[in-house]
Amino acid sequence: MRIGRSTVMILLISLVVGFSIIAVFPTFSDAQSESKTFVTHSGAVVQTSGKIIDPLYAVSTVEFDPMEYLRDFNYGDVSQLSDGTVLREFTIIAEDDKIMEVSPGVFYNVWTFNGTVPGPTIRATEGDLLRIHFINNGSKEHTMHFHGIHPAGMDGVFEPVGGNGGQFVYEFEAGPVGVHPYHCHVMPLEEHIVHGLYGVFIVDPKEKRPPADEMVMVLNGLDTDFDTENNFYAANTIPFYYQHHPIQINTDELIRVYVVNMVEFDPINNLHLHGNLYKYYPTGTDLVPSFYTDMITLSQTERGIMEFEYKYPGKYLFHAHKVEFSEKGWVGIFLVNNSTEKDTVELDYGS
Ligand SMILES: [Cu+2]
Repeated sequence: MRIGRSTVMILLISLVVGFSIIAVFPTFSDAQSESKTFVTHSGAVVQTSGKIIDPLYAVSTVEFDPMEYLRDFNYGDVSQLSDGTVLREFTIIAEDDKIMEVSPGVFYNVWTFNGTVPGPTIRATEGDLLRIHFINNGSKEHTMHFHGIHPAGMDGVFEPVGGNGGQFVYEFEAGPVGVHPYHCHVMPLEEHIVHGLYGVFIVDPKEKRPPADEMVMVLNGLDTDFDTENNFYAANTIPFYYQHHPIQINTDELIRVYVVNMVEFDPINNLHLHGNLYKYYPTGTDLVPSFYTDMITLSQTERGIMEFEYKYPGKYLFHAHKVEFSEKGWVGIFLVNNSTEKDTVELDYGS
């Protein structure tokens, strides 16, 4: 039997189509196997690799400037009680539906106090009365748990505040002197913390510390694919931010950094400063430094105060000496300018 030209053509076309399907299919199936299904906190079902949550989450609803956060201290609304005690009132609103672009193209569902991660830096002087009007506009229960000294009923653990407008007033005396974290304490705690419900609480001594260029660094991690391992690390949430936007300081000027480690999942974090050493006050509770070092190690919620001055101008790195963390974003630069004239930084204690 003779094979006609048309039959040959059909055979050739079949072979080409067949090989094309074989060539394409593995790629397609690989892509499918990388994709996972997640149910978001709001109940939406999302198919994503987890690294980039799309297409549902394509617009950031959080405006956060790490440079602004760095030196932003919230002293509250200040008034005085009849016995002379300073009253500082704050309103803190929790939400759990915001989307933040944490790195270009990487969107993450953040849970926030007053709209950002970290929440506002709450600052008071030892002995002040703090009154915090807490409103939970989230969909889950949340609380505010402060590290420090306060009555049991103000601990934010056994008094969960319901979502959709639940309220609670935390009231306690500011103390002890130092730098402390505050965070949500609703279970599963790991989930509520890693999504961003934390911030810094500074208690100044009555006699004040010497004037300085002061800043806050919260060391944090982001688990953007929900596998209980961090994908990114940072000082103040945005990976590599202070590397691309160096923190400008001056020679011969006292720098004071309030540093708080809020990294979940990894048992320790650390901080190394280049070209210098710093005085270190663990938890900031003592006015005399405990160490003079270029390296501190911090477990979860461990914190302290660093003080240093740069003698020589130029660029100096600061970063986790746990190299994995620095390579995944926890690295920054101090750009030290030559100060011919030493400026005195006037501190506004809000009173
Ligand atoms: Cu919570």
